[in-house]
Amino acid sequence: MKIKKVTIRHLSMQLKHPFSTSFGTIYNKEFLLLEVEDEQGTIGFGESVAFEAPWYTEETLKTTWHMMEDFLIPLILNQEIEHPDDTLELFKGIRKNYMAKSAIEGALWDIYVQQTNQSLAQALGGKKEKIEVGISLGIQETIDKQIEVVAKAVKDGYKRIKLKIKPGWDIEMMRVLRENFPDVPMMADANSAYTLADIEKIKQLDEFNLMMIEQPLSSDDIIDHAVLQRQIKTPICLDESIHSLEDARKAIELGSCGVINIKIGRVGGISEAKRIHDYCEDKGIPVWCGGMLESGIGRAHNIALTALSNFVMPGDTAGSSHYFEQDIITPEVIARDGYITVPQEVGIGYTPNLEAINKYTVASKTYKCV
Ligand code: OSB
Ligand code: MG
Repeated sequence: MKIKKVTIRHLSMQLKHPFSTSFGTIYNKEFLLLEVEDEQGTIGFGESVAFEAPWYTEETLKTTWHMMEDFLIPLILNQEIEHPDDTLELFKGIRKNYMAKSAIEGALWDIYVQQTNQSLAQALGGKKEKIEVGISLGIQETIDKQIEVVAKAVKDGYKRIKLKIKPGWDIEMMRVLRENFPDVPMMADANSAYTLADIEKIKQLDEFNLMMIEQPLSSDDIIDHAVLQRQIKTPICLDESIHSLEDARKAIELGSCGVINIKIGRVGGISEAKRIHDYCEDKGIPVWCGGMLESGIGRAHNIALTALSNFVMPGDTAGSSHYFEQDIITPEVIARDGYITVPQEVGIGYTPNLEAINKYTVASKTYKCV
């Protein structure tokens, strides 16, 4: 494929439920949507999962726009690209900036699968017909409210419940939740809210029979996580610390985790996500697909990726209606009894809804070959 035109749109979609983590609360999903067109007129969409503020990783909506406009888009315009797997190599002169790179790579995958007449899942080698889904619930104002939202998620059939924790909202909260839901598969995500100085407290989480504890320590650490993992029974799952296959290899060799959360945007794209998946499968490390409150475009990519065999734990890819009044794809993503059916049609399996996209767009800019 030869890319002729790229449009970046900034979309603002109100979240049905404000999402609170150890770092603060998100009310609106603000993100960049990419529309990429090649010389044959095939159009692919990609989503940048960077938020407005750099609380999760260092990238933001504006840094990803800057990286795409000034560095990445010039590298792909008019460039003959054989296969989306080649994108990271094309971008190798640019350090990090995984979410910016991933947004472009996702759109190239979309074009590639349309032109080769296959579904995205099929192109990746994903064989599952349906995937198991969990849900990530933000921190609530009271424990009663937390019980209420968990009860609804359990009733909706989600296969695993993830609770956000932070100092002061951890042991007591988990104890009450476990008492209320003794048999529900549950896990906790700290988004780096602790340090090794909190080790005695983290050890107490062992009594709640959690599937895993996600990213308890610093976002760029794998050393302290290895120390912690040796002292707790509950498997550690790394999220923020893993940006590449190399990061995954080092963390696994050090014993820093027992599980890895794979997010396409955090690792620079679908190709690298698949490489990490394959490596973990080989090493006997289970993986699952994380979420970034994606719109339907990013969600469709997550679903296709999750069709791969070593995604053996439910991911954070809940249905569209959990997040938004209206999603930007048709049909919307539907989770039924804790499963999402993997689309088998050519492409990403969902059609971008241009009317909805326009409705949510607050800014846009188009880049063409000169
Ligand atoms: O740490 O997994 C996380 C959302 C935004 C940023 C980071 C995280 C999350 C979630 C929500 O946990 C996952 C989702 O529902 O998309
Ligand atoms: Mg996380």
